[in-house]
Amino acid sequence: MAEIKALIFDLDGVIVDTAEYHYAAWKRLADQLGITFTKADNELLKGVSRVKSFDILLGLGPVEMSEGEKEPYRDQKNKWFVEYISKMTPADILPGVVDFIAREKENNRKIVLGSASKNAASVLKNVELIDAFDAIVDGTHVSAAKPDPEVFLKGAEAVQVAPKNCLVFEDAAAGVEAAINGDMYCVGIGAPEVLGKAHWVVPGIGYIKMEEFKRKIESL
Ligand code: B16
Ligand code: MG
Repeated sequence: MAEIKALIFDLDGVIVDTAEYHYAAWKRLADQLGITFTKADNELLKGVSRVKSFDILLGLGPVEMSEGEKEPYRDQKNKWFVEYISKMTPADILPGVVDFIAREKENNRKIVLGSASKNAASVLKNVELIDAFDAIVDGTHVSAAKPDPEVFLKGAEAVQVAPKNCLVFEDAAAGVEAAINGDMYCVGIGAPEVLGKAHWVVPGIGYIKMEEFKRKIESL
């Protein structure tokens, strides 16, 4: 296998669990619009852009809206989301993440963020992890959504590492596909039934040992 020189992390579901804040904000909007929106529905929005998320939400109910009418609603959702994430602290970082990143920095691997969120930098600042990253590529830098590999390819380019030397950590099926489409290695964080295309699937970053990952790849 090629040497791993850069680690590219998705944000929501990998470093922090902002999905619950996205859910609370979308739910507030759905209630206002008279659309039934459940936690199960929220799964459809993971890793998906804000614009696409609102279209999915509208698809769940009887509300018709022209393109021009949508923006104020998306803005309102984002205002609520920003309010929720402003209360995040380092205690919101998922188990094992801080130690894993510190260890891999010592191993001279570049640490990169590859997220669909336009709020990624704010979240990383609030949980005091922003300085750990050598490069941040988020929803403000890309035009094509996952499973397009743009976000990860830009991340690799930012730290001048070839895609084949990158390992992506992703919790969404579209994100795993994006990594594979970008010719990168990928560890899925979550359920093997959903993330089956990844080279290895674990329940959380805390479970990863790079030696084990290498053995896994070599056995494929
Ligand atoms: P925003 P990720 C994604 O983050 C979330 O999983 C997804 O639910 C959200 O709609 C998207 O970011 C956009 O977020 O509204 O903050 O721009 O998993 O790619 O880190
Ligand atoms: Mg995610």
